[in-house]
Amino acid sequence: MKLFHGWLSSASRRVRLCLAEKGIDYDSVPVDLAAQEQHTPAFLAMNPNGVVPALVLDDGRFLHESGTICEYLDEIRPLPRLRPDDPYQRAVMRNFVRWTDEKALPNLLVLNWSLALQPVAAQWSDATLAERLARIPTAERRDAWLRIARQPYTEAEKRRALEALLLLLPKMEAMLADGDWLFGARYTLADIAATPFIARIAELAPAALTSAPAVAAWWQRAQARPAFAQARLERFDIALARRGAPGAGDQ
Ligand SMILES: N[C@@H](CCC(=O)N[C@@H](CS)C(=O)NCC(=O)O)C(=O)O
Repeated sequence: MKLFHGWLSSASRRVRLCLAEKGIDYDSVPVDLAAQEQHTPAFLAMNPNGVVPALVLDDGRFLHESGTICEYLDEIRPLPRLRPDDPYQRAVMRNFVRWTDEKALPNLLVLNWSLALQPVAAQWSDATLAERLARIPTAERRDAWLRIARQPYTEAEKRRALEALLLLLPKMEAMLADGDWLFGARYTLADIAATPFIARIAELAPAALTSAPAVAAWWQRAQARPAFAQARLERFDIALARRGAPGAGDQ
């Protein structure tokens, strides 16, 4: 398999975590998000939404959406099992993953893009910007790129985004009442889905994490898994500095 991904992208990190948990070898193809490689015709053929990750299967077919990719991987490589056995619990797990997609990711976007993409996009001329916006397939991301290039998120917007992201903590705190992982004794795709967000919360608001003791303990366990090191969830600031940001690219 071949994974097109961003090193700092939360959705990509999920898939790297899942591939590592499954022990699946793959070719890694980093996509430069600041250079908008995700909007090229070749990439759009793999993922019409123009976002990372995209997985190319051994038979040449493509798959996008991190949650869907992880479920697919759990089906084709059943061990170790990464979903609850009970269908109801599996459905609840999917709703949790969907919640992170809909509520956590858009808020993290505001924070991460301000750091990684805004310094680059602000430099583009009006003509370059217009040409780049025209290649973006969804109105939602066209708006986000326009914002980041010409009307950076305000401090108040960033504060609100962080507050909204932190709503993940009480949600997970309640789920962890029943065991070490979000769905009890088994590590699942829910834990994988949450990991990139908690990694960023640990960097952006460490005090908030400390005041959610069950999540803080979960975070220690999550980082101790061998797959965590293999998936390379590097600290955002260190990764940006090392790559000579601005321009390092990923969300
Ligand atoms: N729901 C999608 C979200 C993917 C997504 O938003 N990817 C971001 C990085 S985390 C991206 O490619 N951003 C670049 C862009 O929007 O141009 C998934 O889970 O795969």
